[in-house]
Amino acid sequence: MSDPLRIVILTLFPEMFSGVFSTSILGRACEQGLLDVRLMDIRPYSASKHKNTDDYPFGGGAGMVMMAQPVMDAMKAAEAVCPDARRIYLGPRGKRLDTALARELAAEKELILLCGHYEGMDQRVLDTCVDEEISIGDYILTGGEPAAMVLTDCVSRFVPGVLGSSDSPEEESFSDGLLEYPQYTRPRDLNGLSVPEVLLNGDHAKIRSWRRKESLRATLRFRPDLLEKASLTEEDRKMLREIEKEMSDSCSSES
Ligand code: 4G0
Repeated sequence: MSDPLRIVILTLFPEMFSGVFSTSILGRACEQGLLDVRLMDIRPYSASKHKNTDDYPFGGGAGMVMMAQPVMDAMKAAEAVCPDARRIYLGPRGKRLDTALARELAAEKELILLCGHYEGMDQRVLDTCVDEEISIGDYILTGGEPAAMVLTDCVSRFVPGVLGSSDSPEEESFSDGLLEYPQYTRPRDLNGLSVPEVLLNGDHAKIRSWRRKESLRATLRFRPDLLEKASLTEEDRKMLREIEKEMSDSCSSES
């Protein structure tokens, strides 16, 4: 079997991750040896008597800055475990995480994720100990830990075997640039709420076509911007014209 994707997470708050990598799909991936997530607490690497990890900013101003020394020494220890890792800092200035980047990271052997806190990190850490900064979206968090969890979760789905064999990341939202079609399970009748008839008849060609059309409908309704980048077939375009007609019909029939 192939080596697991090894992810070392450098953090001042390793306890924030408890449960995340031991539960559900990620927990199973770790048990199966597909994923090897290691948490490294930065604080023990502080050389100061009181194990400080933050200090006042030179030049003054509000807040604290994460000190270079503990982070640099923790990074050295992480590099001893992961000599070939891409070293990633989670921060709002970074390249935005998306499906393409997640797939690319899943193909690596090793990743080191550095979580920042306070108002910032000593710039010399970023200049010398980090290969790239990645952001999970345009908002600020109190620390990089939730971003590291999001990145680890998102990347793990592209590690072969993490999703069961019947569950392919390629079939889900954004993989082909469209949103997902509606799904239903038992019961067929939920206090008068029914399931679309086409899903109950076992005509798989019809079901495939219905699902494609509903994916297109959901994308047009909720994320029309995605349609511009999606690779659409002539059949897709025909379905979109039908949907647009259905939308204008249902609108004009309103009395
Ligand atoms: C670096 C990641 C890290 C700089 C981390 C804050 C949002 C994200 C942090 C700051 C994070 C994200 C400048 C406040 C820690 N917030 N969008 N918080 N500044 O991925």
